[in-house]
Amino acid sequence: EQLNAQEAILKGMQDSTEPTIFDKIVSKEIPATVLYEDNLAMAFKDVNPVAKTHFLVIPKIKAGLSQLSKANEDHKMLLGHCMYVAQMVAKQEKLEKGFRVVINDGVDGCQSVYHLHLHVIGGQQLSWPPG
Ligand code: IU
Repeated sequence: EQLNAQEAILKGMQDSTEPTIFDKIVSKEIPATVLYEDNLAMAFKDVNPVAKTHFLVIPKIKAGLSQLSKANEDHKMLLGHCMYVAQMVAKQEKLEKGFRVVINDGVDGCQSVYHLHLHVIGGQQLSWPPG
């Protein structure tokens, strides 16, 4: 019921941003190794993994969220859902010893695809801090 409420919110959100490669992954025009999918979000393996396990979680409807810094009040539920999916798929992928969730935002954050996505990396000991 909560998801239906959220879909109603998303339906009213115009997406003024350009389609990206991730839209084609959502529509299955471009193949990806999908680990999880529901009405709102999709998790798939990153094609260029930076760790033993590296997958991305994206909202299926971009809803104006080309990057995290475009978020507004209406995006709160969608952002929370993506975060929830991240830990759920991390469990599915057996990242029992921990993992890292990263969102790159904008030029300084090294964002390359302007469709909001959470990186989930793990499956090995990671180092800190990142550059
Ligand atoms: P970034 O945070 O925008 O830099 O991350 C984009 C990620 O999307 C990056 O890790 C790429 O390897 C990944 N990716 C992908 O998984 N499949 C693709 O077709 C493309 C990029 I293009």
